[in-house]
Amino acid sequence: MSFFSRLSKGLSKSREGLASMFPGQSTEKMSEAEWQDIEDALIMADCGAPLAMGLIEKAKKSKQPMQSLKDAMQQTLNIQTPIKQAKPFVLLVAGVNGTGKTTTIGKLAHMYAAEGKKVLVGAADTFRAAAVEQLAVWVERAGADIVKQAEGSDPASVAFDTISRGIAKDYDVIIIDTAGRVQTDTSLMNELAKVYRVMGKALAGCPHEVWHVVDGGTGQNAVAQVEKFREIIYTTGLVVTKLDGTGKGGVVLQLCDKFKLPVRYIGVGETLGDLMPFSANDYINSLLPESTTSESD
Ligand SMILES: Nc1nc2c(ncn2[C@@H]2O[C@H](COP(=O)(O)OP(=O)(O)OP(=O)(O)O)[C@@H](O)[C@H]2O)c(=O)[nH]1
Ligand SMILES: [Mg+2]
Repeated sequence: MSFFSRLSKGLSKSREGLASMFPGQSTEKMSEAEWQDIEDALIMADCGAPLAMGLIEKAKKSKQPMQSLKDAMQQTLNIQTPIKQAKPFVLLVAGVNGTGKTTTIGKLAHMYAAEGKKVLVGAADTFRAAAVEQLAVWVERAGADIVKQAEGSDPASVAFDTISRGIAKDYDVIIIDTAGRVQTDTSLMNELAKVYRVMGKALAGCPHEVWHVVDGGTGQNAVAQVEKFREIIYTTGLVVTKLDGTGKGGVVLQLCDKFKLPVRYIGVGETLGDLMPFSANDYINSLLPESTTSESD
């Protein structure tokens, strides 16, 4: 199955729900109740009420409601911030428990290695020995290298070591894995702030990118997560995972609208290849039904 069809399959519940609500694409007059149903469907898909209302307001004014809804979504998702280039390129990955950080790092390591880059991953989730082992398995599959310390050691120290080694051994890409943490846990958030700070001491100006991994099925709480992490580690981009498994996925729109952070990649499965660069177009076409009239895109 292609990436797109997997994403598309994941989001099919939202799409089918919405398809049955649009009576047609063009000039048909839709009743207030019908608009309300569509707005509800967007809210059910986790777009968030204020954004859903805003999108519907725009669509209502148009003679081609479906296309206009797609255009409004495109505008929301169109955040053009290129990924910083550096050598070594240093990336910090964070997020709450179980969102898919370690899996995403495995996929990223694989992707960069396949581009011919030398990739080093730092196991700064030192909470559980199992976390380091899990990362080591991914890193080996990806054809990358790992820096680890004993269970319970200071994550900031692992990050520092990884960057130092990465510089000394001429790596192209350095990725730091961190333990999952709930954004309301102050001591764990302080620990993460320290990782971030210490990385800048190992190499001025890094981490070059900070990606917050969000589970696409999380819903409203994702907003609180991104808000808090951003204050601590200056998030530069999002990775939204498990879009193959959620029937919702509208949280992507909500996060882009609220934080103006680019979605760097999305996760659509559990294997090495199941990572795709985010495409607003593919995403929208997975979420909304095909237009039945010809469109100029
Ligand atoms: N279906 C699906 N499952 C995923 C995806 N990404 C991760 N997972 C699964 O989510 C679960 C948690 O993934 P991890 O990578 O361990 O998550 P984590 O954020 O590192 O977890 P902690 O380190 O414990 O906070 C695993 O079972 C993964 O296989 C995805 O894109 N799609
Ligand atoms: Mg992990």
